[in-house]
Amino acid sequence: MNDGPGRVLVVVPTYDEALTLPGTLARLRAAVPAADVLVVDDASPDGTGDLADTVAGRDAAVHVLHRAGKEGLGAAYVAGFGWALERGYDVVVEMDADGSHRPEELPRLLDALAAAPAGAPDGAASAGRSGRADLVIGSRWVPGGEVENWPWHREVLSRGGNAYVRLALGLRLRDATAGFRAYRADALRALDLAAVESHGYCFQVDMAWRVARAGGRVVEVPITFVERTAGRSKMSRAIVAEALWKVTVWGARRRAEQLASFVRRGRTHRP
Ligand SMILES: Nc1nc2c(ncn2[C@@H]2O[C@H](COP(=O)(O)OP(=O)(O)OP(=O)(O)O)[C@@H](O)[C@H]2O)c(=O)[nH]1
Ligand SMILES: [Mg+2]
Repeated sequence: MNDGPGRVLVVVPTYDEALTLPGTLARLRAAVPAADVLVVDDASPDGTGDLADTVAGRDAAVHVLHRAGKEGLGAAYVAGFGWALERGYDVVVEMDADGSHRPEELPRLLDALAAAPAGAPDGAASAGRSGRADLVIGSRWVPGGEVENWPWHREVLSRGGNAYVRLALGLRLRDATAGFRAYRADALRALDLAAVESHGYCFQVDMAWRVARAGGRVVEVPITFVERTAGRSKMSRAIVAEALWKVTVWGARRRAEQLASFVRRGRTHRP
């Protein structure tokens, strides 16, 4: 049964996206008119924040959170999540401003969150106890998912990174680094968001890992990811290095915890 998603807030972090934000917002408002939008801008030097204010002045469903300076994607999202939870939204969506995430595909993500599937859909990963999804990830790497106009090295990096995440964390997801996703607000409320320190791609892994460890159900639905056609990517070596380093540390910690629990069980069972 599908009860509908409830009140939805789409959080769109921006840093220097003046070329892409207006088009993305227009498409988003047309595709999901019932959803509110929060642009979280880190004082973009190109005036994206002012542009967002102009749109918000004309459209009561669009809001803007201005932050003092560039602190990374993770910090912007954590601030946006806090804003959403304080205002009682039921669903919180993550979406890039650069056109890579197609707003027209958002209804499918919301449907997957609202549905109570008997089992995980094809290619889906589920980690959790309840039948309902707590987090729906728009995935490039499940059957039916696609990437348009990516150079081969980006695909290798993304697929390789995801394989490493599966190996290190045992997280059964094809695309844990994907940033087009919908969270049930209660699933976010159950987490200690103030403890999230990840900045770049590993923020996405961090959040999926936290939801799964809290017993939440994570589901992937296929999307078509489109390489940005304007503006500049904020992806950097530092962001890749942060992801590699953090996933390795989390993986080592997980192994240590598994070992400790194995030793404890051994002691308990000894006559
Ligand atoms: N508020 C805020 N937004 C950011 C920051 N870094 C990136 N963003 C936004 O996050 C979204 C994703 O950033 P992108 O530069 O597209 O990075 P990406 O999608 O990981 O990399 P590409 O695939 O190369 O585009 C975009 O809407 C950016 O404007 C930041 O430090 N603060
Ligand atoms: Mg992008």
